[in-house]
Amino acid sequence: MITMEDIIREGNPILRQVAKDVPLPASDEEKDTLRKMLEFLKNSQNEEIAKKYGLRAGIGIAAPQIAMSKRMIALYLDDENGKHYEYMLFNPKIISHSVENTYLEGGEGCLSVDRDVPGFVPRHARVKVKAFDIDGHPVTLRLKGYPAVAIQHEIDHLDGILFYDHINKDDPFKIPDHVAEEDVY
Ligand code: SB7
Ligand code: NI
Repeated sequence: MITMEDIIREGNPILRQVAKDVPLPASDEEKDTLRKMLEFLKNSQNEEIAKKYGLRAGIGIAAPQIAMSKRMIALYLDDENGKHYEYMLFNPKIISHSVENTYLEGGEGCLSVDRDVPGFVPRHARVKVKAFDIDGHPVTLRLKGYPAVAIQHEIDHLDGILFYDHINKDDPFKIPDHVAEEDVY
């Protein structure tokens, strides 16, 4: 299983690399890693298991965070209405997004960042993402709100970007442009 010891931290240059596309069909090893990434998220949100193994709760994880510079992400979260989202994706790509932006009032955190970095992280309010599922089938996702923010955080990891890169240096809590009231979470 994946534990916190497998998660690399800021300062490791792998987190700043642009990850490589996974040639499809993915290998059994790549698929196995992707399944383990989702399992890590589930474990990290299970109080008992998280405590036992010292896991920090995560709603998403990208392969570069376990030192594998390949375009693979997993997500495991509930949105503000309690709807559950669970994905294992190869080669996710944002193909279109809203003009409107959003941000989480509480800011963002990262399993690869062992400190609090306060500030608003501007994100697209809605995104359309094309990717391939674990079986290599193409999928198109239309996401808004919390899941949209989460997938943008993960796709950023594939491009060597960390959440705090987006925070306004001079004014971390400046409200991003083009944010509608209903898009703040
Ligand atoms: C807050 C946290 C995350 C995404 C969006 C808002 C993910 C935290 C876990 N990760 O470090 C995943 O890359
Ligand atoms: Ni992260």
